[in-house]
Amino acid sequence: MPATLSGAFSVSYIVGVIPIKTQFLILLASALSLASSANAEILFSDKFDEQSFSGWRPSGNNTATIVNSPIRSGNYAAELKLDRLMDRVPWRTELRLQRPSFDIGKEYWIGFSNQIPSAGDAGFFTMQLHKRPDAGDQGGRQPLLLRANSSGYNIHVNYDANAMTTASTEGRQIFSAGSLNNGQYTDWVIHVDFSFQSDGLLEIWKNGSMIVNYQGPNCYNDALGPYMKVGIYIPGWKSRSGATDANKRTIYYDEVKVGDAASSYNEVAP
Ligand SMILES: [Ca+2]
Ligand SMILES: [Ca+2]
Repeated sequence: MPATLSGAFSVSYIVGVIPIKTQFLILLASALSLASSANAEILFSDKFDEQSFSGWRPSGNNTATIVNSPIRSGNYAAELKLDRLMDRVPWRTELRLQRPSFDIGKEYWIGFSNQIPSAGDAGFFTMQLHKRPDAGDQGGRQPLLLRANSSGYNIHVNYDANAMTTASTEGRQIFSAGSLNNGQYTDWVIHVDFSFQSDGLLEIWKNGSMIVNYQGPNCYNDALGPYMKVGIYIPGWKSRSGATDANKRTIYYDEVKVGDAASSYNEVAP
């Protein structure tokens, strides 16, 4: 992306000063840099320093805000809150990444950082790779879920090689992922090669340490691959019944990046 932007800038800058043949060569070089950037690419990057949610679509409450504290980098980060008593949707304040959606059979690098401010702010899903089921598929799970419990993070991997999924055909792996580090940002890097068969790969690093190294199925047998969501999702809060003032959650995000197979740990790491 930076190569494309600087190429376009140099062309407009030199017009009228440089001979036509040289301008053509610069245009050609610019076109070649466009072509090479298609091979190895960060597909998405948002450090929230543009103070915009333009690459995202709200899911549930449309209440995400840009804040200047706490931040992981730059000057701003994203704050998402859920209030079971007061919010329009008592169970979900999430942001869905609009592009890219993932393709099954392809490999991706995903990085982000999140912070859960206090010990009470637990018991929710903080990141999902959400399936796009075929017509007729049943079953309520998602290929990858990062769950924050009061005891720490868990990573759920759900999958099914059957084309028509039912609740009884799904498989599941759960990995412990350590402390919530309340009040501090936690950095995540996910390397995934999506497959619903034994050749799937999932590697996850937390604050630079590998915590998941799993080979096996990691998604569903669907025509379309998963997409990414971040935020607060608590299926058990679909009813407001029994809600108290303690039923509030807050989380912060910064440094979200998605790369393709040619990307790397270093390119997406927060
Ligand atoms: Ca930032
Ligand atoms: Ca299916």
